[in-house]
Amino acid sequence: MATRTAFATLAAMSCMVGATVLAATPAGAAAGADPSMQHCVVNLDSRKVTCAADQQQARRLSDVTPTALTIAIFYNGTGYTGATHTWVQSRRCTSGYDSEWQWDDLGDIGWNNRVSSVRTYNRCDVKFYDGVDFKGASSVWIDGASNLGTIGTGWNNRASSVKFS
Ligand SMILES: [Ca+2]
Ligand SMILES: [Ca+2]
Repeated sequence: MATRTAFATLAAMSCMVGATVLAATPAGAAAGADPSMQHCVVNLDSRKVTCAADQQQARRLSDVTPTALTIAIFYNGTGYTGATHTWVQSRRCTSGYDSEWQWDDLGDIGWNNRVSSVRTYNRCDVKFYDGVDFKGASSVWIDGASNLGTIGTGWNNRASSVKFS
């Protein structure tokens, strides 16, 4: 009887210790700083954004079809480094510059004044605007740049809206 009581008391103490440790665990980091969500894919046909730990996983989890085409990738760092934002849709760009797709406020997806290097694919180029809604200064049409600071009057961490053609 005495042995059983001692065991029960020890078990209760273990639970309390466990509970104390759990309560002392700090809350998780803010979602925006979560390194496992730094790579995003946007389907320009549906405007749905999907983020994950890497580009392949983001694409796999997204609603884009297997035949969908990447038209551009934004990088937070120069030299195609850091967080990425991949733009995907169902068609190649045409040969003319006629703004086939656009995004009027990059702040919607956490990319206001953030893109520092860019690659384009499938005959597409990008044109950046300093303001949202395609206002303010605009860049030339850009096929690709490892440092947007060297383009025109400087486009590092400056674009707030974008057109694709
Ligand atoms: Ca940047
Ligand atoms: Ca801007």
